[in-house]
Amino acid sequence: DAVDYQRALAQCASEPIQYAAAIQPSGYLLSCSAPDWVVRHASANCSELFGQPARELCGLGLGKLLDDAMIDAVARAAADSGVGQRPVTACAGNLGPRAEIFEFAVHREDNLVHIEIEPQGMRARLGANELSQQMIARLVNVDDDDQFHRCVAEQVRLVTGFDRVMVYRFLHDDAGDVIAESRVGEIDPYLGLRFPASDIPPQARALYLRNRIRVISDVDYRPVPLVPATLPNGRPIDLSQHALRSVSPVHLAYLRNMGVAASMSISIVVDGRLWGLIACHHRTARVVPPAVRGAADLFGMFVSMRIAARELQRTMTYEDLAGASRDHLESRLVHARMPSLALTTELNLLQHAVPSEGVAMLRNGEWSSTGRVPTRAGLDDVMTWLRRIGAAGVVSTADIAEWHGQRDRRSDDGLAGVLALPLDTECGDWLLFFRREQLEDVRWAGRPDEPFQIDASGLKVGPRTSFGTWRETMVGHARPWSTTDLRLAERLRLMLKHRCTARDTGPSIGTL
Ligand code: BLA
Repeated sequence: DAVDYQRALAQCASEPIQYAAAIQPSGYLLSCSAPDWVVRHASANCSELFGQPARELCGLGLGKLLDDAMIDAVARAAADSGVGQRPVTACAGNLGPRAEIFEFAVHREDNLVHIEIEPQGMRARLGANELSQQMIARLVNVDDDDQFHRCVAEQVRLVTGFDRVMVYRFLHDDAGDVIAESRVGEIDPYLGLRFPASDIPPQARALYLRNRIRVISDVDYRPVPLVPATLPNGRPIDLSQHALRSVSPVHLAYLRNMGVAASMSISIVVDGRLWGLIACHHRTARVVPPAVRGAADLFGMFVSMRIAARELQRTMTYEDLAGASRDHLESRLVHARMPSLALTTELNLLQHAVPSEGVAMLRNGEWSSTGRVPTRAGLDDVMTWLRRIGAAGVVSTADIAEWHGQRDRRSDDGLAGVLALPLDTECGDWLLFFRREQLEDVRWAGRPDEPFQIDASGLKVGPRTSFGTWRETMVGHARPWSTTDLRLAERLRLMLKHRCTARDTGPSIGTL
């Protein structure tokens, strides 16, 4: 029920994923103090590279493990990397009993210099810059948004070789849709499916804003513990920016349930917000060499910037149109003898100043309206809702259940969204903008009413086991009011306050 549901969500949100105290076995970690370059922590598997147990590596000078050229490169990279920043690739060099080539990624955190050491990878003949240049070059001339997203998925699949690459976009409620996909023929398409918000808990979304790329090479890996696992003050080591960070067991189970053996995801960040992810799946284990990861990271930044530019362009056009109606309305009011009365005949301009399907105005207990508005009973419902929530400024909802008298009632006049703007709170005068109900045929990946499972003890939350398509027709919702809509409403409110109240109450100067 609802309480269990909330408790389960809280449990998912409370897992401290950046303090995993372990890494994935596709690489090694040495963490040193600086400037003395003494090893303070090592991943347990470092014994494979250096022939001594990790415990014995701690306390050694780094010079005992790496040659001078490597240490110089690491020191330079550490100087370039600020605290809390992504790893900087330092250099490659031969290490270990077979003198293989490894790559070093370096960053600072917790007063330590962290050196992640990974095999360079056989197939990485091109460096990160060349690879990302190729990927970006194939996108610059793609103008259409849908085609752009498709090309993004194709380019990432081409360069990484994952079986399925998706562009996954978050919705206003943190659920998300697969809006583009490139995949091998033999696996199920995910294109068009919706996933619930609980699949990616809030602390993970917050981390993915700061750390833009994640790879899980093999969901069946055995985590490699760090030695020692905690800092001298007893606190866990912050692995937020470690490429090798061991990931949440809940999420590993999720991927296994999906039939996925390896995954990668790249953040798409727009306007400081996680807009979406480029999500990649593979049916077998798959290592992504550092150069390919670097290319994917750069590519993700390009994709983010291009999407941000598009969104800004669209918002500006939308605001310009609405602003033109607001300006038009303002000039009418300036020239009217009684601006507040004139408002009644200018409702159509109001409707375009906050793009909506209809406007109703309540002044001195009288309703006037234009476009599509609810029946009188519906308008009364809105006023009851405003009183109930104690609305004093602009408020809005896209969910009919919030304002309609009877819960679960389908909209009888086809309207679901309302934005309310106070004209005069003392007199109870309001402007109400309406948006129609949008019936949406949603295809969920798994039952949306069972987004996870709780084990027999009732204590442990796990991922759902079935991702089979589940259809649902969403009723009672309008297109959500955006922050742009709210901004437009607020600007309209200020203009009306300035143009109507001031002159109506004082002696009318404009009547001469
Ligand atoms: C992480 N969940 C993630 C990640 C994705 C998803 C992409 C990021 C890690 C990665 O790159 O693999 C979910 N994967 C998806 C979705 C699609 C996809 C939506 O391919 C759609 C195409 N997960 C649950 C439940 C919990 C949970 C019930 O289902 C909590 C109890 C948790 N998911 C969870 C956690 C992480 C995660 C904790 C973070 C993993 C980590 O970074 O350590």
